[in-house]
Amino acid sequence: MTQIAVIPGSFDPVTHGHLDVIRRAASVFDEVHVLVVHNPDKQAMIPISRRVELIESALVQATGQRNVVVRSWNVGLLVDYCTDVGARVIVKGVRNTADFEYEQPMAIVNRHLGKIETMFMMPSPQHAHVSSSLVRQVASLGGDVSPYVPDVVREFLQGDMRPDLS
Ligand code: COD
Repeated sequence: MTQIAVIPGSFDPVTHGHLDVIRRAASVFDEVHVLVVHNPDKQAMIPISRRVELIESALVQATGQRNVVVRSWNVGLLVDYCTDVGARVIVKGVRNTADFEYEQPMAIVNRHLGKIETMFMMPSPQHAHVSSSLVRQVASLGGDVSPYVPDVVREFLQGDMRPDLS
């Protein structure tokens, strides 16, 4: 039986930290679905369709992994997506205790709602401080984001099509 994992997130934008977790999950599971989800607690910067494209390009640049697909989901519960595609596991990266406290209740609710288990992965130390919000802030102030994001994202944030970061 194909073991499928779903990695959900805002990915606004995708960072080296996200890619690190995706790479690790792809080496453990047969198939990984990176799922771009709107987080109602956050003010989005990049349109969801563009976030999907940036992740796809970054994966080609960074890993070339063929068992990873990128999708978006805005029509219901995360566990509904998991059930639809036959995934039994959600993978989340946990950087610190704040991440753990945010993720723990969701993991329990997702198990109740859809019998979906959540597995947590520790980031590589060099990426443990990286977040999309940090990238947005550095970019908005004209700083160099290249240590934190793949080239496609850096180019997007610096290019003519860049979103309003103010
Ligand atoms: N290293 C490792 N992991 C990282 C790093 C890093 N540097 N940066 C981020 N991560 C992890 C985060 O901890 C998170 O697990 C994931 O990557 C995504 O992070 P973000 O910031 O892109 O995305 P979030 O946190 O805004 O995404 C939140 C979700 C939308 C995934 C969440 O709200 C969710 O699961 N929603 C599902 C809606 C639902 O069904 N709700 C009902 C049941 S709870």
